[in-house]
Amino acid sequence: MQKTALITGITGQDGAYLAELLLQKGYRVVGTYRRTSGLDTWRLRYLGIESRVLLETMDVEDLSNQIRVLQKYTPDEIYNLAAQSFVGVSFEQPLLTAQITGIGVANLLEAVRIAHPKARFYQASTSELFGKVQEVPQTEKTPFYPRSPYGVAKLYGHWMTVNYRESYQLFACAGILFNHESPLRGIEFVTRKITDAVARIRAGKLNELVLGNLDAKRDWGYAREYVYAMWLMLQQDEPQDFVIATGKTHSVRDFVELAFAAAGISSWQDYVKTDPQFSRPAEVDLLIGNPQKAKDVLGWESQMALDELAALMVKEDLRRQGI
Ligand code: NDP
Ligand code: GDR
Repeated sequence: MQKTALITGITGQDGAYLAELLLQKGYRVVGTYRRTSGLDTWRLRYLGIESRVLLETMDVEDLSNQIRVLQKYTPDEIYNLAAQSFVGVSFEQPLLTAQITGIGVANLLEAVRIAHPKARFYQASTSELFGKVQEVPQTEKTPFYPRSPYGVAKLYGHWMTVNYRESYQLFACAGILFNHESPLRGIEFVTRKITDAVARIRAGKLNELVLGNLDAKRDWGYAREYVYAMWLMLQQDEPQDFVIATGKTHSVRDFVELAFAAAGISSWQDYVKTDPQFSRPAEVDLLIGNPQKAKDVLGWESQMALDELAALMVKEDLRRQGI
């Protein structure tokens, strides 16, 4: 029988790739989005799947809305990807971030518990939970110490997921995913900001790129591989939480160098400036995950190296510039 999956945050990077994967696997895919004056489905169009996804309005802040949608579709699997996901903005909008990224998870878990407790539930947890370095590399057992309103809101969502699993026997999993990027990454995140600027510089439309902290280190992987790990988590016999990462770390400066090199520009220092306006009140200095449990239990391993990822993103941004 055909399975149904419900994806919140279908208009985001991961929502689009996950929808693509689940369609390939024969699922009926219901993608939910928040109502705005104009729905933007450019990522679904980019992947050529817009007409194959059932789109439904659902706001993570509205429990009654969620109960109705669950009753209507009775999905086998629910992937909760919706969030105010930009760390920088969370310092400017801490309360909105708490409502969407934190309480939003509780709303959806309540909706599942009340309306459809048989559904399998995936929560998009994050390496931002680790925040201030307590242990290197970070595993499922590393203590959390979030460093932003976003990280704190995600911590609440993470523990609510664990709590509903333990309290109500929901099949609920949290994937602690480290940064993952792609040509579909939002332009405000550092990798895409860099590859987009590199392409504009190459096209002669821009002459400088202004960034914040170049020393921050991240464990960057490829988004298309990471959504596969989400799916694998919901196919296991028991619900568990997993770190999903490459196990390698690089600085923002390293990524800048790779991206400029991918466009054939060797002198990146001629173009890059820094400005404290792009720094954060509290920074996460070093993230590096240990994906051993994912390898052992899920058989999942990251494949794409960072230079390949930077080249892929630059290539696509050059294409967008007509190069
Ligand atoms: P995006 O920012 O690209 O997508 C977030 C999605 O959430 C968008 O579809 C957005 O809709 C939606 N959304 C925002 N607010 C609401 C709301 N009030 N009600 C309903 N939907 C809403 O994020 P990614 O795809 O990169 O990430 C997916 C999830 O994984 C997020 O929860 C993120 O925090 C988490 N995560 C991401 C990582 C990464 O490296 N990409 C790493 C670890 C975790 P709209 O288009 O209308 O803004
Ligand atoms: P992050 O991603 O905060 O790790 O959260 P982001 O790409 O925004 O920042 C990564 C690092 O780069 C530094 N940086 C800059 N960042 C941005 N956005 N813009 C700049 O100009 C800039 N200059 C330097 C940042 O300070 C930071 O150290 C992402 C999101 O997808 C979250 O939703 C997700 O949970 C985590 O990854 C894992």
